[in-house]
Amino acid sequence: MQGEGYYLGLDLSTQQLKCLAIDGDMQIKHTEVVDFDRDLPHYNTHKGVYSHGDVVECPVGMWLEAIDLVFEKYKGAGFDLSQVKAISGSCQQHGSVYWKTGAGDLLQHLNDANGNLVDQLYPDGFSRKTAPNWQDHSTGKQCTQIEKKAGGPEKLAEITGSRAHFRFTGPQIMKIAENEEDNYKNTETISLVSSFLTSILCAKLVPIEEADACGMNIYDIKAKGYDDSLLDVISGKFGKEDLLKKLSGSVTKCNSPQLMGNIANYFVSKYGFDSECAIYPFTGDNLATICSLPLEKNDILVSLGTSTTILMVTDQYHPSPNYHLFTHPAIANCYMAMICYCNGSLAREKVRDSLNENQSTSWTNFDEAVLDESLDTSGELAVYFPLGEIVPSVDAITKRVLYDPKNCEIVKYVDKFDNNRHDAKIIVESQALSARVRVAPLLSGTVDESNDEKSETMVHFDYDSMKFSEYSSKRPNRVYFVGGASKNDAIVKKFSEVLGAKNGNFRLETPNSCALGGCFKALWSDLWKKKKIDEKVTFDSFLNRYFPTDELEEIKVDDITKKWEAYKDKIIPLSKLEEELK
Ligand code: ADP
Ligand code: XUL
Repeated sequence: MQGEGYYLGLDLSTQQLKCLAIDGDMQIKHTEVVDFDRDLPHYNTHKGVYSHGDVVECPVGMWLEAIDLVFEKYKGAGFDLSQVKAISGSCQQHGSVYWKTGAGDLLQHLNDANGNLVDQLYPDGFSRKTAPNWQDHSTGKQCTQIEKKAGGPEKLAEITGSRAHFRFTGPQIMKIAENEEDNYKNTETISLVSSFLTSILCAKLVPIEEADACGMNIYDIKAKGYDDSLLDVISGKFGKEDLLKKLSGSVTKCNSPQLMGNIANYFVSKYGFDSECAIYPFTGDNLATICSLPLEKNDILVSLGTSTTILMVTDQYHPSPNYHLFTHPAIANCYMAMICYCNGSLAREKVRDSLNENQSTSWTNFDEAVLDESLDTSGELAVYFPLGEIVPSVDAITKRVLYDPKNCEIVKYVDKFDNNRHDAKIIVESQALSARVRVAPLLSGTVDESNDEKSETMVHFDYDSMKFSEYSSKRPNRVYFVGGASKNDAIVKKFSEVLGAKNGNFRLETPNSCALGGCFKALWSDLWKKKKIDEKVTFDSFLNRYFPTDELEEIKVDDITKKWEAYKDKIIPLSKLEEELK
């Protein structure tokens, strides 16, 4: 037993607000969900948002109603909220909420006798009724200007962890400053969705949390502060001092648990929370996901959904315009890398279909080919990008090559291999190999240059040119697989062989990962803050010790070292193939 009572994790995502309760043994005790379209139909959202052309946004009032509703559901279910010791959670990333001048006072005077949150705060507390959503793509002009000011995409990624993206908060704020002067002028404070929710629970305006701030294109990750020249370009004629003030001057740091306050009286009197219930900073949903597992540095989470997303804990600050780095939300001196591929499951499905008859969607033929050791794919390589790809950044293309394994030179392009079974094996190999070379610069540890005449050869991927040994000899600590295709043994085994984790490969089902990450952060933060655990017990060591391991299924991979070694021969040919795509 680690803690008494309950710990809540809220997850305000695009389509729903979920609230999960765990006990001190990390067991889930209760869940409630508010589905925006279904439970709050009077906002007329479609999948939680309003879309008009490139503009995608969410009504802030709907979120306020959802907060009351989720706690009403808890109360209605007879759950004793007075036993909740601490709350944290996660929210959709990049979205921004614009609090009107005077909102701080309104928040302070929240009172349950005056009705609910929406009546007391909305719309008077906000200079904009809506919050830009991460699916918005209306800020092309602002992105160009921000990258130009920084000195190019690489430079911006170096400072903020990412190149400019439509959805990132800096370009969104810049668009509002340009197009909605009155709204911008009337704004006292700008929150991310995560700091908005934290502010509501504490009934005071709190600064943006540092890890989530890395999704803004304004925050200098190494210098740990908002970047002066980016503030300048984003604020335009309103000036950088004014914008810095709107951003509360600084962020809430992530290097140790920060108590944001106790839960507001409004929630105490309305729902029966204990007035001592502690609120710890909320973060972004991807950041909370890595907090839902016992991940430490050099551990990788591979999400095999419609697209493939790789989340990784790293202590190497190695930014790239092709992916994102964020400060880690709970481990000091670590970062989270997020690598998003467009072509994941859908590309595999196309190959699967080519092996089946009668429009069968069975994976049996595909899986047999992937695991068929007698199917020789040495000297063969391909990329299958039916959609334009982010990593590497290229238009839609499928290309198959034969290469010479001795000198790694591409010999010729072919329209087909011997048969479609080769495609099944090679698509999984090449997807996994692409991930292996992208995570390599983010892995710490020694580079082994022995026994390989190629180790000094310079190899190029994306924006990097590094020695072959950098790509070939580093191994992750552990790999965790989640998402729809992680059910597939063949895919998961092949990814495991190519990535070559030193300390195991695991699979788990994670329907609640964002909210659960919030629960775990609330539990650890509260025990740490109340000195019930030693302050040397870091978040990762805490989870590694107490995480309920029955949730994890270990994937057995025979001869993993030998198989991982063998795949290094495809690294240089892949680099050459990718060069040809540009
Ligand atoms: P999303 O990312 O949209 O939330 P999921 O995580 O549910 O999606 O993953 C959906 C994908 O999982 C589908 O595109 C499908 O190809 C893939 N998938 C589901 N089951 C299997 C399986 N047994 N083998 C391979 N792929 C699978
Ligand atoms: C991440 C992103 C999405 C949202 C979804 O950069 O835009 O994953 O966080 O909620």
